[in-house]
Amino acid sequence: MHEQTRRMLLFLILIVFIGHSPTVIFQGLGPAPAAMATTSGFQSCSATTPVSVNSGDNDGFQVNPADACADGGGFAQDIDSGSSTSMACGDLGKDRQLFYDYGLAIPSGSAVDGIEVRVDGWFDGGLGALARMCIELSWDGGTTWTAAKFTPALTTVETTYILGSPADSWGRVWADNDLLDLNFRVRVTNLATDVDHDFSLDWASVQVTYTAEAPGATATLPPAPISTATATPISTTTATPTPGAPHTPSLAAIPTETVTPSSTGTLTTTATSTATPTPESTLTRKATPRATPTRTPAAKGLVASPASGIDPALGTALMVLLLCVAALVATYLKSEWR
Ligand SMILES: [Ca+2]
Ligand SMILES: [Ca+2]
Ligand SMILES: [Ca+2]
Repeated sequence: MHEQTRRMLLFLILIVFIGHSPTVIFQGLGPAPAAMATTSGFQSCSATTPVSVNSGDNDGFQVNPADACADGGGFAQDIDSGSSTSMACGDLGKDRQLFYDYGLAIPSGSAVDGIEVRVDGWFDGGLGALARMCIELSWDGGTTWTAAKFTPALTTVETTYILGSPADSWGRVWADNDLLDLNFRVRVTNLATDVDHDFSLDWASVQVTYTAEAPGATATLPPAPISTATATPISTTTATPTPGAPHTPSLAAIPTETVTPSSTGTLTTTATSTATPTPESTLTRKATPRATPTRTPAAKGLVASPASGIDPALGTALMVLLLCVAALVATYLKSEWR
């Protein structure tokens, strides 16, 4: 009677554990949350200044430069731009202007996927006239610059040009800090084949596409509970196939295994004598010592892996084995209670 109650308890514990173990295993198997790209939307600058050295007339957009920090509401102008007829972005005879303080702060550790610069610009035109704007970016307050990107030939009506793309990082890997107001700069240079052209700029804005750092995959599972949970079933299952005989060894092995934590030696003898009508006592003795050495390394190896990710095939195999063991135990106990 007392014996039966104890077995009933063990059986219930086993059922509860098996009911819980899929969660433990498949939590470990679950893929890390996918990182999603985020876009900042086109942002306006809050500050602008002309480049006043080695830059044509050295006054950039000398008329209403701050109007280029908003879409609509007035526009910046560079009248009779430049002192050379070169179309090279780095030419010293070209007027250029810096735009900055875009407020592009992104989460620490994010990867910058792409940067887009939008310029709404036009020029005064003229017979055979050719004009473009070229854009460069700086990540260190204007000391170093990316390679330039050029607009198509400007027309005499306001046109929106987007340089770069959500997947174009302008030839470099950006750190999140590179986008801080302290560091990030946009430089617009006006190029024309004549020195008497007027450039107009309604908006110079920037959009960043970035991927935030994925939340740590290790954070989901506390290590201690997993080790205790997975250790028990694995040892039971590894013990089962070893003896080679179809059913009896596993049935005998399970009570011996599970009894150990609750009480000392009493049950081991009873289980051996009651459980087996045939010469199973030998098999039981073989199973018990073998289970101990296999258990420790197998359990440790498998416990360590969930953090780094269990092989999905192994997880499935474990589940199947657990279910088989549960069925066997149920059958065994049922026959015991009769
Ligand atoms: Ca100028
Ligand atoms: Ca506009
Ligand atoms: Ca404007």
